Amino acid sequence: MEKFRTGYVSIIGRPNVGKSTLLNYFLEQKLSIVSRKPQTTRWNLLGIKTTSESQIIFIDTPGLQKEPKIALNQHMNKEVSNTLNYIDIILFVVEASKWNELDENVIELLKKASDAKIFLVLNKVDKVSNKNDLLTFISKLSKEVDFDEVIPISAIKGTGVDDLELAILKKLPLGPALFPEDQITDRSERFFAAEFVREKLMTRLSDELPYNLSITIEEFKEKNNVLHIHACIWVERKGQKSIVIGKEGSVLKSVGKEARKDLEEMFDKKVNLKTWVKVKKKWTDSEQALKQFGYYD
Ligand SMILES: Nc1nc2c(ncn2[C@@H]2O[C@H](COP(=O)(O)OP(=O)(O)OP(=O)(O)O)[C@@H](O)[C@H]2O)c(=O)[nH]1
Ligand SMILES: [Mg+2]
Repeated sequence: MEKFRTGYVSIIGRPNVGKSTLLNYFLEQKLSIVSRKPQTTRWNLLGIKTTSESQIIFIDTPGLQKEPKIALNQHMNKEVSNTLNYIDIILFVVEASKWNELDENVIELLKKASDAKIFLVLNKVDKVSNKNDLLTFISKLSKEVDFDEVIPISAIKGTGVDDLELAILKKLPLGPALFPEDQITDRSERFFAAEFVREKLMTRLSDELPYNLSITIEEFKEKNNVLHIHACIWVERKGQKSIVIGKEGSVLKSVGKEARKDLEEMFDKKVNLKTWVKVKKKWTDSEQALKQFGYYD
């Protein structure tokens, strides 16, 4: 027991590099929502992995943005920096061979986390055809920061993720578990209900609209072994409302069906999901609305 290791491991990087995909792979279940569009994750999310020898407390974070102008995006960046005070290891996730100025922005933030160990995680190696490109890329980045480890992975296929976990375990501090062994997250069932609905909408809707959506759960009740969930989808304009509803309700219907499937799998129960859409003008830039939607829990 005195050899038990416990620590916080924060997954940090610019939007869309695969942070949430990696968290889900570590935990062997879908916890964090994933989409092809950047800025999918909006809140920090704990994913706790406990074995007989260790407890790794992963934190999936929103993609770090550059000088965000509106309140929602400022909140997302704050979420990332909040983790820097107490983490043991940072997984700095980048897309292999695809560096851009937003990654530079993340490096600036990493410099503030002087106590944490920093691993460079090169994700999406399945997309790199020339391995020499990867080596050139690694040597370029290693000049910028003194990384404790450099590990290429594919979060989607799982390549290299076991090696990454072993490297984490080696550097994790000794100490007792901080969470009960059967706890896998810090978030409520309501949180996941809202997130899974948002994921389906993000996938289904094109262009800018996904960024103007927020979900609140108005009811979450179990009756006769069925979970009854009422989800309200908030948009910023009337025109957006009709897009989210779709022709004769077609978009809402398919989003509801897909979200229900994921929720039934997560809760292992039948789910009756009802959705509707409401307008709240400019909520993405209103501190008051963000509070109402749970952004400052
Ligand atoms: N080819 C490939 N695609 C990947 C890999 N990992 C993630 N993706 C894809 O990259 C996209 C973004 O993945 P996410 O996990 O949502 O990325 P994220 O970094 O959490 O994004 P934000 O929450 O927006 O910051 C999705 O389409 C994933 O399927 C990988 O190893 N290989
Ligand atoms: Mg994410």
